[in-house]
Amino acid sequence: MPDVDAATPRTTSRAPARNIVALAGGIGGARFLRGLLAALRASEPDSTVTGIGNTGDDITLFGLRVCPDLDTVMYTLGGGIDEAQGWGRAGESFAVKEELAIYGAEPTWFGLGDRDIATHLLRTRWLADGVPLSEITRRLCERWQPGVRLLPMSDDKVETHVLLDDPASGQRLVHFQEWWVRLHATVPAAQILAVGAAEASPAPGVIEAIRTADIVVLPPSNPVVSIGTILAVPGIRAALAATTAPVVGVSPIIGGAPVRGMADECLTARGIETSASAVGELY
Ligand code: FO1
Repeated sequence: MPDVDAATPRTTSRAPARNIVALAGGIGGARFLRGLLAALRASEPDSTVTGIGNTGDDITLFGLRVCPDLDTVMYTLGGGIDEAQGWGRAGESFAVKEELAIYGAEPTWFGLGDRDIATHLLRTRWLADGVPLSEITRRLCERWQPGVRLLPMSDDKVETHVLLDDPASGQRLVHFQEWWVRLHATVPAAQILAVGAAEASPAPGVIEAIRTADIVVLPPSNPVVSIGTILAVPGIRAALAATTAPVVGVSPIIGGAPVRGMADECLTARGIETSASAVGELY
């Protein structure tokens, strides 16, 4: 009887190869994914991560289509992010922005950096050629190699707009970015609307990824304008309810306050208490 030990190569027990799906907003989602990837590299290197990105923050500026949350995930995981800001490119310059300001061209309140503009020029050209956002995101990620498959929640246009309840000037509708960046959410929001969400379809691969996931994570992104917007795309919430995978939420609210950002302002606008349990209820 041959000595089994000597004859049989020792097989190290490989960690499981799991398919992990995470819904992701901007800075919070990107940093969560960065931590998740680092943990997986150590414990289960064969596992894969699919990020489903929020596109409700998207805005068209000077004719360029900007996708803040997709770009924040792509730059953060690809090593190109401005770490201090959490958004935009590292080593950025703002020559174009400065020139536009000298022309008196509005808006001046949204900082488009020169390097970042290259991303928006490519994305805008491909959109004009009829290329869907999911394919554009795949192409951009070929350069950045984020280490996750990054899918937009939808290839259809969805934009978060905010109905301001401004005591000074009454009610008016602004793009989320104006409320968020120019007004710093200081003007009360009567409503936060995911314009186009009801008519949107999940991007190719989104439902399949959730259906075949081994685990689904809801990272500590903004529960209203990030996770909430992704859940507003018809079919995604149902897919989460139907998947056999455990769905794990990480609260962005600790001790009654957001870890960062202005999630409390967004929850208040929806009449929702700023607490982990209320966010769980919302989801
Ligand atoms: N946030 C700001 O507070 N000020 C800006 O000027 C700004 C510019 C900007 C440009 C590109 C981009 O991808 C993101 C940018 N952001 C800016 C952040 C953005 O408002 C947020 O990342 C999300 O939309 C909210 O999570």
